[in-house]
Amino acid sequence: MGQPSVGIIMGSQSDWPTLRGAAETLDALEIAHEARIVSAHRTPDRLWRYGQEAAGRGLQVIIAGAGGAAHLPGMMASKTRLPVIGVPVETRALKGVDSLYSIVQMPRGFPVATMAIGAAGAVNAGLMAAEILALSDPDLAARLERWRADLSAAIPEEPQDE
Ligand code: RP5
Repeated sequence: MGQPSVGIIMGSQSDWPTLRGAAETLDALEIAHEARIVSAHRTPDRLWRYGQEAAGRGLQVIIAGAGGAAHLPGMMASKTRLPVIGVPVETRALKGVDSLYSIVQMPRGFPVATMAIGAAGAVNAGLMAAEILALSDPDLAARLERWRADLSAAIPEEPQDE
């Protein structure tokens, strides 16, 4: 699909089942992307290098997912001017409320666009990235309009028995 315009980063392999939802959404909209494990705590040098090089490599949006003490999205927002979309990964101990609070309460000056906890948040992160890119890409804007119309059309008017 060519040069990635979206970077999906996550704190651990264990975050991938959640963040895959973002990747699949970008795939559906034909948006080139890459996925990397970049941990704020376990691989801080990798985080720093990724943030340092992201804009220069042609990335336009970063989706960052992490769980627990989820510092990755915020630290990435500190290191790059690219928009960072944060996905709080659901945790076993605290159901992802810990992740949400870690990501959403950024200090003034370094925003992270924080999505819902878990799978819905990951899909919405892909869509939010698409909406940002569509501002300057009419073909993508048309694909996004179609995606949204298809979703609306797939919702039945009446509930069915299971
Ligand atoms: C965070 O710790 C990761 O983002 C992950 O959600 C959580 C647990 O990581 P693992 O112990 O499963 O590798 O840094």
